[in-house]
Amino acid sequence: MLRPHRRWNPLTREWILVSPHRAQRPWLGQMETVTEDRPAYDPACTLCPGNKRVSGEPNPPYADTYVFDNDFPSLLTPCEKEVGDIESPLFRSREVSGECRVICFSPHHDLSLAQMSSGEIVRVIRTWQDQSNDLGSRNRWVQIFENKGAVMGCSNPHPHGQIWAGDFLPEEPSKEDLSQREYLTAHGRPLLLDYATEELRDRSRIVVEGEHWFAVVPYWALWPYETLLLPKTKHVARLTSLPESHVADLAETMRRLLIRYDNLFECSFPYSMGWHGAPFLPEQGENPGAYWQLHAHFYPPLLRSASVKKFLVGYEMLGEGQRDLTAEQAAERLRSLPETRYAP
Ligand code: H2U
Ligand code: ZN
Repeated sequence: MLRPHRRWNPLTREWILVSPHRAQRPWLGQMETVTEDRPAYDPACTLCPGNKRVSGEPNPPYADTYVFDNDFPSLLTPCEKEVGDIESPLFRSREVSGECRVICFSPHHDLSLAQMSSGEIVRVIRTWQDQSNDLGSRNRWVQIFENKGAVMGCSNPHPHGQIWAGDFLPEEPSKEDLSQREYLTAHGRPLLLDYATEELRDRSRIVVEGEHWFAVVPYWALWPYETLLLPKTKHVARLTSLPESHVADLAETMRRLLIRYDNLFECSFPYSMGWHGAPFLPEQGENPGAYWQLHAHFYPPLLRSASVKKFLVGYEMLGEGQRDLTAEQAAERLRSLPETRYAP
């Protein structure tokens, strides 16, 4: 389809405008040399082993991953209600509680997930699982995410991610919860299992395929090189129910995806990524594990080079999201790249 059209995101129930005729322009991607000179240990980094954080507390001399409570948490643990909930047609509020943590993926200041071995990424996955187990025992939603790169507003290049866990279902998972629940009722199978089957048959949007997991530029992608990482054929509700046989394959599939990302513009590729799976502490009668399929979203902001970023402005703020490059073109470009990381 080369004429402008809209594509439907069945997870969030939103349309996006695709203008493929504009992407027929010749490829304007310029390559820039990006200097990535970072020491393996930075005495000024608040996340490096042995260093003091802003709170004054020192990090231990950790050897693989390290998790600590965020010194500036966005959610606070329960205490006495301060103002209570407000309920009126135009002014509504809910008091919420939760906890925030930071995960250092590696003691090495100069690495990123794309530069780590599969075995090292396995340890990150295990940490995500342990944290989900712990925080999910007392929080409804555990949002694991990584915000990478200065253009994403990430303050520190030390490889790290975050977890915000709370007693409420935030907006994005709320939409996905409703869509997946209704899809199971209507079609008898989890939405993302059916979607994976279709994508694996079509193949035009697949970027990386492992034994159990694969990465695809979703049909409805908004960000130029957005991808969805999901199981191929198995129903997996949460990180905590990830089959043991999937762990190494997930790590390797993720590593291959991230190397392609880095190779696209020969830079340490910025993105926001995060995990979505069935909410914890379901209420009586709810069974989110039946319709939720575990997946990760990768949202990279870059459009044409290491410094040209897509802005969600104008029509996109006031009308709806729009892209020029089609999902199929983006997938093809990512697929054509090598799986050995460029030498900076
Ligand atoms: P970002 O760069 O992705 O924002 O992550 C850094 C997080 O680490 C941020 O949430 C926390 C910040 O609050 N942090 C600490 O908790 N202690 C510190 O000493 C530095 C940063
Ligand atoms: Zn560091």
